[in-house]
Amino acid sequence: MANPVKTTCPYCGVGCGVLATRTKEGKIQIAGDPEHPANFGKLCSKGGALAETLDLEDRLLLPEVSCQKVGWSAALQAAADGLSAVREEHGPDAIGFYVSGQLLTEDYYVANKLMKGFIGSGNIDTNSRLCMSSSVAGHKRAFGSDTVPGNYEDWDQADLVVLVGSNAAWCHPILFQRLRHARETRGAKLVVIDPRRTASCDSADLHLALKPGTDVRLFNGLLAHLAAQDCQDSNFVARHTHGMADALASARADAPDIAHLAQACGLSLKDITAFFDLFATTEKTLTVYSQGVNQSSQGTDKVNAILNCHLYTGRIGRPGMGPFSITGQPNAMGGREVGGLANTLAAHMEFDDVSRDRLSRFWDTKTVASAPGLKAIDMFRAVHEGKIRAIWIMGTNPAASLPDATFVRDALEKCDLVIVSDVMENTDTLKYAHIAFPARAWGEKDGTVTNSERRISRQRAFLPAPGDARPDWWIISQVARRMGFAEAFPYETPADIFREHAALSALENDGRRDFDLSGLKDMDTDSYDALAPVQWPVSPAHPTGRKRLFDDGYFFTDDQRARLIAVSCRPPVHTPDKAYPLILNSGRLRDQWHTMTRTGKASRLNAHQDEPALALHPLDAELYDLGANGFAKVSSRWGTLLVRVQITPDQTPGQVFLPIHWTDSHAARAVTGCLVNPATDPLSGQPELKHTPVKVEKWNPDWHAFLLTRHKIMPEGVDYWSYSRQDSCHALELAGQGRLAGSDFLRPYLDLHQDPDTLNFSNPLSGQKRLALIRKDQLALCLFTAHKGTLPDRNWLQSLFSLDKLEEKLVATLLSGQPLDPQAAPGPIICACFGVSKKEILTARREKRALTVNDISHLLKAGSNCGSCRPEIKQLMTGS
Ligand SMILES: Nc1nc2c(c(=O)[nH]1)N[C@H]1C(S)=C(S)[C@@H](COP(=O)(O)OP(=O)(O)OC[C@H]3O[C@@H](n4cnc5c(=O)[nH]c(N)nc54)[C@H](O)[C@@H]3O)O[C@H]1N2
Ligand SMILES: Nc1nc2c(c(=O)[nH]1)N[C@H]1C(S)=C(S)[C@@H](COP(=O)(O)OP(=O)(O)OC[C@H]3O[C@@H](n4cnc5c(=O)[nH]c(N)nc54)[C@H](O)[C@@H]3O)O[C@H]1N2
Ligand code: SF4
Ligand SMILES: [Mo]
Repeated sequence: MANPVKTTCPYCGVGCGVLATRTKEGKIQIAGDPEHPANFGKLCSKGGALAETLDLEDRLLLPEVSCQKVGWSAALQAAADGLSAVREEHGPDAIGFYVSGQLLTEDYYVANKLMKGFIGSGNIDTNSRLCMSSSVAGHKRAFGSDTVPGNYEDWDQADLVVLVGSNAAWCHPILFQRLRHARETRGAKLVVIDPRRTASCDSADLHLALKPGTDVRLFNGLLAHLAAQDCQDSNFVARHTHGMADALASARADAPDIAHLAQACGLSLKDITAFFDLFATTEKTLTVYSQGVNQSSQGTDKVNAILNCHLYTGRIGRPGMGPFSITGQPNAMGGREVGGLANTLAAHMEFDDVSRDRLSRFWDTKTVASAPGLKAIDMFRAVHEGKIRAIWIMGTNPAASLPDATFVRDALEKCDLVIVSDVMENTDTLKYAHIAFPARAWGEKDGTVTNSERRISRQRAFLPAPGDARPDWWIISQVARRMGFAEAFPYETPADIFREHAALSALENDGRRDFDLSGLKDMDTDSYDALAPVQWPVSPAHPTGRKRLFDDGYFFTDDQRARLIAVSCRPPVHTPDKAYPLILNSGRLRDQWHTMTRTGKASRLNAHQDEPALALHPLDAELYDLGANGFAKVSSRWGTLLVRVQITPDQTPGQVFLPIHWTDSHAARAVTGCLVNPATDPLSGQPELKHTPVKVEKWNPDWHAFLLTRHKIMPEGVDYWSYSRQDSCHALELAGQGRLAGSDFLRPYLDLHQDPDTLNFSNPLSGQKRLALIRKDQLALCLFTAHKGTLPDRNWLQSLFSLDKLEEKLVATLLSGQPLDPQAAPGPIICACFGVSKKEILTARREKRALTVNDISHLLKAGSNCGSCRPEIKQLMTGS
């Protein structure tokens, strides 16, 4: 095996190239690939911490049927028999596959082929429904195809970048760095459109904190303004588009004048005018949008409102300009290419007769699905209603990540056959599995992914496969063979699958279908193994890939013209009322990936925020009598959670924010999906994940505590708990109502005071109890509890678990919770890439006279890698 192995990061859609090097000691080191055009050697905190997530703790390593470990053959046969029986008895539509933008293209291709080609139903949908489907629907309406026209160089070259509903500083950090560079070196302007102030706003020239859900109106107002300012590219509009007059009429009706518009969007006249003027006067404008646009009941209209402005000005397909839907998952694009969405067929084909006939011939099957299948939310409804009787979930955790997650759990509970393929054994979804398939994880498997700029890159294995784990494509093919479709699933390697996928994209493609890999269909396996990152289409006309589409004014509609679409603003489906007066927004934190099954393993990624917390404005905190670091019960019509309180002026009064990362493996009651409403966009089926009416109430525990242990312990029956893995120990934050001594979970630990190896302290006045168990000179456990007041900082105590031998003076001070020399306490980590703490930064500011973020980067390296901690360093420097 080559050393280092070139591969691709398994997290976000930036798709950074990674070098995995095996050291002489057999350890894996991860670095950015300097040759990869997505990142040129850089990695963000999550990518940089990949080596720390490769251990086998909590991995699912053996197949299971009814919670019994079994061999592959038994598990595969059970799945095949179960699916075949449901198909025979209830028909193909009684089966559903719910898959993921984190599968590799080869896995995805085979899953789609099995469902749409051989089981014969359209019922395969993907978590990309929650992520990109509004963009897909918007692209198709405007371009006739699901095409992202531009590439990352446009981010370097634009003079104005508008980030709409995107917190790229945290979610696409390496691309955001390019923006920051363009701003610092060339004076490019950045406008952020987001109801809350995010880390991305820190580098922005203008932040429009618009009223949630008013994007369509804002962009309609912009279109009307562009018309008033004579910004139309008349030649482009006349030759290459349709629908301008209707779209403009609709825009004008929606936003008759700027004063009303400002009021409707909750913005100042000054800010709106500044934005419109910048947009009108800057030719090289790039509009980047993400979940604040897509995850809405009017997501598709939001997308088209943005596309309209670019089509009207002809700013598309040329360097430094265009609309740019930035993808979330590493292979969100690959999934779209193979037909992972229920409403498309493979290779960007639709459910028309010609395409179905083409597929039938190519796959040599008579059972190509005749109609689109159920989209994610409807699929789980059908499971709940018993219409779908068998569901196979691969590479996604819907029991946590779908809206109305309690309903989803009920549906899975009722379902006759739930098959789950995952790499971890403790996900919320796996609890419902009748059959569990252990999949090979990143670093153990081979295939391709497509990033946000249409660039196909290889993921390559550099680790031996652990246990009995197998690649997803293999598992699906084996089940297909056992269902009687052996001839259609003969694959031995991912290269076999990729060639077929490329050949299908080329079949009868006379340039009328955007997705074309004809240039790769005859690749031999060695060339596939050596494949360098390349942007599709790869065809005779573009043998080395294509940087931009639509540069020739050719779109993929019947008449080859793009469409401007008439849209008008609608309110969200569920709006706040007396009972639920606040708007719940939800999204991502800097250092965690979704349901934390992997990033949760890396202690330095847990340092940034290690508990689930509700962010809200100080005025709301006052209104609801919530104190910083206290607790809040958050309820919606769909559920109730218990989380910490985080007070911040970054939120607008009336709006609260929850991260999406905590599951039942990490906290007692903090699955954001359990609160979120299941309303969807009527065109795309994408759920409205950013807008749910909620109420918050103060929750007063009678006691709170933390428990640090060398071995992992999971609590039961405690009102509030939150788990995080730390460097050398496992940390639990706990709180409860009633008597502390009455906690069944804590009692055995409290009883440890009788153990001779235990240090003890208690203060009956404050109700504090502290104890530490020392075994063989090492700290084995410590428990600090209090009825009121605060508990000491955990960082120093956590650091003591790494010591082989606790010196006596440490033992003497341990229960005080802080070192004799307070300077020795590390404090929270700010820069996850280099492990630089808040304390070190403040010391450098004080003692080394560091004045700026760059000074800190120079002295301590903090902020010099992915840069996503720079806003926090800046705050420390300014003391704000
Ligand atoms: N660190 C980290 N990075 C990730 C991921 C992760 O889990 N962690 N996941 C990846 C995935 S799959 C995805 S999809 C992307 C998502 O990347 P982003 O879309 O950038 O992230 P989110 O935090 O979901 O939401 C973006 C913003 O939308 C705003 N928003 C809410 N309502 C509205 C509205 O009505 N209008 C506008 N204009 N904005 C609104 C929110 O306040 C939020 O700041 O991130 C990817 N990158
Ligand atoms: N409220 C709210 N909800 C949201 C969002 C939001 O902003 N707000 N965002 C939505 C979006 S955009 C997304 S993308 C989803 C993400 O939500 P999910 O897809 O549910 O989240 P992940 O934790 O990424 O789940 C991936 C699962 O696949 C497993 N896995 C990893 N690698 C492999 C592999 O190679 N093979 C297999 N078989 N399994 C593997 C992981 O262990 C994990 O269990 O959440 C959505 N839900
Ligand atoms: S930006 Fe970070 S998470 Fe995204 S691909 Fe690059 S290294 Fe991975
Ligand atoms: Mo996503």
